[in-house]
Amino acid sequence: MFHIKPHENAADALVKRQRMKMIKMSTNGDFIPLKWNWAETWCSVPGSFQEYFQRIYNFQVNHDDIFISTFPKCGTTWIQEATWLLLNNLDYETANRIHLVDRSVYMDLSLLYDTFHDDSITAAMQLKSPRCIKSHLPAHLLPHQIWQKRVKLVYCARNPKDVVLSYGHFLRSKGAYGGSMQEFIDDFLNAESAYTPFWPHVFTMWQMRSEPNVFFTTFEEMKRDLRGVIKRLNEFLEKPNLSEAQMEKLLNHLSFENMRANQQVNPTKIIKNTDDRSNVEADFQFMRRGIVGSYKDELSETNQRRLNEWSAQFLQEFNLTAADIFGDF
Ligand code: PPS
Repeated sequence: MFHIKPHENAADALVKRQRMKMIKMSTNGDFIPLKWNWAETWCSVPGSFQEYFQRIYNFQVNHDDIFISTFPKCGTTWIQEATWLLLNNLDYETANRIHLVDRSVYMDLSLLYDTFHDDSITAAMQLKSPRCIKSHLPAHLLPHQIWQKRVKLVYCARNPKDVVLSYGHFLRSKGAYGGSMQEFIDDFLNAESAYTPFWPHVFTMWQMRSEPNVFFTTFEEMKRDLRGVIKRLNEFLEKPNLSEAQMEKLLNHLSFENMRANQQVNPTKIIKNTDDRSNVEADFQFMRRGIVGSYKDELSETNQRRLNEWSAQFLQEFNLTAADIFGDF
């Protein structure tokens, strides 16, 4: 059962800067183990989502599928490459030949960009088994069979002060957002940008972090202890232990510098070639800084305070702080 409502704020200015009209969607969250008010957890998605939603929600899930689920800009590509390689027995030959976007399809891509002519849901369906499928949708909008069949789901979260910057820079420099960074921050906090609200997305999955089919990590944990995350992920995927040499090679492959230089992982060129080129800035970079704490020198004190208060307002009801989820950042 799913529900749709128009965006409360359909003001022309918002539609103009977002370059699309948004709607809000929710479902009853059937089969999700966490008790939560799913039906009232409205997620902002582009209006075109209506056309695709039934196909995503009713997507035929296989028992050996792996879903990579994240809020945008939380380290998706990083954990995706790690997952794909572990799942495929460290097949670097294929990884260095075929781009990650084709090895691990982003299933909800078609609903974001009219310019994307291929159907991303069909592309996800046609992946070679075991399929490694990426989505930015929150728990209750994902294919419901994930919860029904309890297939493996890898979730990576990131602190919202770095996320809002990474997301804003990304959309603005690829020409997908026409407003200023300040306007983007406002849209993010008001849950008016795609896939928001941020906190229910992250917090519901954090609450399910001990479910046997859920692997939860954070960008901050990957920066602090990538080796530990890889070890835990490998166990979650039920793969044989890695030798020291295999681990070293993988850690090296996954470093920011190497992923940034790797044309089969970094989608900068693809985005420059497939999106409306006239809108993409010449110096657009998908892999920007790759650090924890970019907010410290990029976000004004006022905006930092606003984000802190906004996070506290959501989390204090559960007696939590952001540091309980991300560690110090
Ligand atoms: S997307 O478009 O939502 O799938 O983007 P996503 O991959 O989630 O996030 C992009 C940010 O992740 C950073 N990144 C990395 N950081 C450190 N190490 C590695 N290997 C790495 N790979 C990607 C990338 O630089 C983006 O963050 P910012 O802060 O913008 O640099």
